Amino acid sequence: MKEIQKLVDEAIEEINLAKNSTTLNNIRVKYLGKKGLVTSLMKKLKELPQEERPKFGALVNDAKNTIQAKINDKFQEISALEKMQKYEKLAVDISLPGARKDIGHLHILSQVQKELEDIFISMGFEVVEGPEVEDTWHNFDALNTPDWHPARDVQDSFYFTEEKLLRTHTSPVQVRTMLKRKPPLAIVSPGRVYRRDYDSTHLPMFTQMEVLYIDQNVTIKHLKFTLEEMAKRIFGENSKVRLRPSFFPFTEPSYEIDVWFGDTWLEILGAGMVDPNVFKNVGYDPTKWSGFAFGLGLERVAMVKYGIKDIRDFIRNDIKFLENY
Ligand code: FA5
Repeated sequence: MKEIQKLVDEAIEEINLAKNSTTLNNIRVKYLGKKGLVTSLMKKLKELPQEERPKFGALVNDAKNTIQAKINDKFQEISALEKMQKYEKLAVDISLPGARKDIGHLHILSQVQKELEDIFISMGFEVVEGPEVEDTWHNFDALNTPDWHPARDVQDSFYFTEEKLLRTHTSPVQVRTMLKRKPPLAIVSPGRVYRRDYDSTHLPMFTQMEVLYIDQNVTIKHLKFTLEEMAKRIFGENSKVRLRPSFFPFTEPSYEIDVWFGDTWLEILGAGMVDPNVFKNVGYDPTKWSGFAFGLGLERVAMVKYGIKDIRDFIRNDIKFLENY
């Protein structure tokens, strides 16, 4: 009897000390398994005199039940603990800083384009688009640009066929819009244009934004106000802008607009009052309708705004340059 009690005490002590379910299972095997200490006590039954056997058997059974119950209790305790530990491991510490991912941002040119679009939208203009592959009629003829004009030369433009080329400016969108709609009109049209140019202020592929306003009794005052308002908003109140007489076949009179660029003037756009011949070409009555138009070089605008000296930086895709804007 004493031996049995001793065994039970030992088992309970071991169970109390068990820290995980593996240890607990080993204890179970050690005492209650097929070859376990308690189980083997049963085998001693045969060695005992007949009359002691039932009592002994009952004691061994009690011992077995006590140990089993103790193991069960401990198992409950341990598995609850283990579950908690597992969840603690899985838990996310929301006080830790997140893993930062570098995300890109809009290219400087797209930013300038958006900014200009917003300025014109706020003045009541609408954004429209036109094709980059144009025909000579929309790109030149309709814009009163005669055969002899240098822009029509293959030296200056990219032709697919004699009549198809990469548009040399966004002005053909004026023509397309006027043909499609009825005046009054107030539109802007940004997009890529192409020329055989390449130096620190000229790219073979660059971006323009066409601005066209048509109504009755439109004068140079409207053009000047719009230009000044745009310049103020994009370059700041103190920007210096210069209107210089110039020539375009599709405007009369015509101007070129320069902005002060640190130590010199930089031409950013061509402008003028829509030539009556253009109105005739799209079927508008030039005695009734008048308007102004201009075409901005967006790279040039960005150069002035951010002090960029070489226009080729826009297309070099140098991340160090692009990250600055
Ligand atoms: C034109 O393209 C006219 N279509 C503008 C216009 C529209 C005049 C409506 C009147 C009415 P010009 O060739 O000057 O004009 O070009 C306009 C602007 O585009 C220039 O002021 C300049 O800012 C920019 N630009 C011209 N060529 C290049 C080039 N190769 N690279 C970058 N920007 C250029």
